[in-house]
Amino acid sequence: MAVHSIEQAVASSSRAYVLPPGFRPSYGTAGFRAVADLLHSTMFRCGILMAARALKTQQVTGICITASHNPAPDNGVKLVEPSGEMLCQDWESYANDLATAQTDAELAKRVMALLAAEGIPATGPALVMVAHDTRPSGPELAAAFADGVRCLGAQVQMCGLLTTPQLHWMVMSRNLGAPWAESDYYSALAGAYQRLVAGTQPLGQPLYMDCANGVAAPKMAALATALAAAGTPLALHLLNTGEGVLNGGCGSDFLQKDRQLPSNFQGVPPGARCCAVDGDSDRLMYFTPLQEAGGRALLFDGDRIACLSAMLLKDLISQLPPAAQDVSVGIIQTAYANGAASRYIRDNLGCSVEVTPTGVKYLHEAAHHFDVGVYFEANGHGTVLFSKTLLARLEQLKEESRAAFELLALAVVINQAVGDALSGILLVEAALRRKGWGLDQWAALYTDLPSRQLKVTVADRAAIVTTDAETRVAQPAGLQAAIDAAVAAVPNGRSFVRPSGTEDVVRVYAEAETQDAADGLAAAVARLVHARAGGVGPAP
Ligand code: G16
Repeated sequence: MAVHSIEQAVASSSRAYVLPPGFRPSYGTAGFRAVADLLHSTMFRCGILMAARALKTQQVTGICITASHNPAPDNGVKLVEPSGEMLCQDWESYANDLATAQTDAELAKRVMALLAAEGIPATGPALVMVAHDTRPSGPELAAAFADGVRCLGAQVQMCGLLTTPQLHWMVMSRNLGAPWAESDYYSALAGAYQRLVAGTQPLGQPLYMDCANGVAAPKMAALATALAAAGTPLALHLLNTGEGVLNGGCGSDFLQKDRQLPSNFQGVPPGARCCAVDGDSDRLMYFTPLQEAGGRALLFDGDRIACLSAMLLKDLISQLPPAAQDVSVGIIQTAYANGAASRYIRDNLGCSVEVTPTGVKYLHEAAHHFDVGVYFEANGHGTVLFSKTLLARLEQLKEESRAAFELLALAVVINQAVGDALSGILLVEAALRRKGWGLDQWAALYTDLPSRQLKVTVADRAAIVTTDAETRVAQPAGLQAAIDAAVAAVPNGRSFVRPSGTEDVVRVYAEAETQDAADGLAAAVARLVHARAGGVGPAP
């Protein structure tokens, strides 16, 4: 397409997608999020952006339309690089530039500036893949996105309903020249799982899965069919499969924050193996109903999944031929990692630990520093990344070494593009099966320090600026000193605050020796945030 016709196409198509007055979208922890009704212009502009990214890289890019753990009326975008990873951070400023242009003409100018700055050819083949979750607004927003893609003369493939990680996997696989259809995803995972658990006994009890009333329900059912076809059926009870509200009283975020059993789990026997995912199925928590009354759950969060994964890796690496055992395994966490988990990793697993700010994009990047990088946020987002060099070494060894063969299977089971709850389930199930473990042994690895998370609403959450991987507040002045004083008053206390990048709140985290102390510290710090950072409404 000629340069002047791009400018015209953008300006004229943009008329149908007016930026709502007063709406100032901002690229957050995982893309843009807002009430769905506000997002049509943002979607259209993201379509232009991802078409430009496809033209620049001469590879397929993608988008998943989802607001993940947020409520059903919200929606958002997760933008996918050709590698299957999240949009490279260098391009986030372009995303903001386009999303915030006030007029059609200004948008067209910013698009032309982006094309010029990146030396993007005005013509050429380009393809963008689009998927959405189960939110009713998904198809309409996908259509707005597609109009944006077409402005640059690029093509769109509408993939319909998918989990976010499936779309990431499909983009990655397609660009690698590998089979990339949704059915290939199921058969790849199921086949690799079969290779990983061959010769082990199935876990005795079924897995009860909370599908958060979202996209995981049909997709896990399809994966279960593939597992049965591969000869390793997984006994599953799927709950919250869409009859209730998306993420409403269920799902991994509800479970992690409230530690109460999700809806429809009240009849599940104490001790049963259960798991929960979020609305777009990229977070995973395991849990079990506790015996005591009150519908409480014992959680096996992202920290614990990281430990189990690292143990499986260490076991397999120790079975490689001695000359091949020099494999660096790193674990990447955020400040939300429970202190007991970090201590266990340091003292018992002997793995390197890196701490990054919240956000898969940061953890994923850090995981590339190792031969195998295990990254999980405490909220259950994560995966295990294998370096290309290690995969090549394992390929050479796989005929002579069963462990190399199994490590290669593990690298297929666990999504190499992004954190994936469905593939995470297979990882956990395989690790437990191979050890012959139930939840009791997994729980016994360490005891979590009691912790509490709270949210505080403030007038402008950008007023809080953090440093040191979000563990310290740089602004407003004086807030960190006040938090330090509150923490010093609590034996073995720890607390930090940070503005959320997906919700309009400031998050507060605290841990201490007892639950009462952790609750008290979190409340005290929440009051400090409210008082010193422009709290809205009554003090917590
Ligand atoms: C997204 C990100 C995660 C992050 C979470 C919460 O998850 O991908 O890395 O932990 O948001 O972020 P924040 O605390 O900034 O709100 P999801 O599942 O919502 O896509």
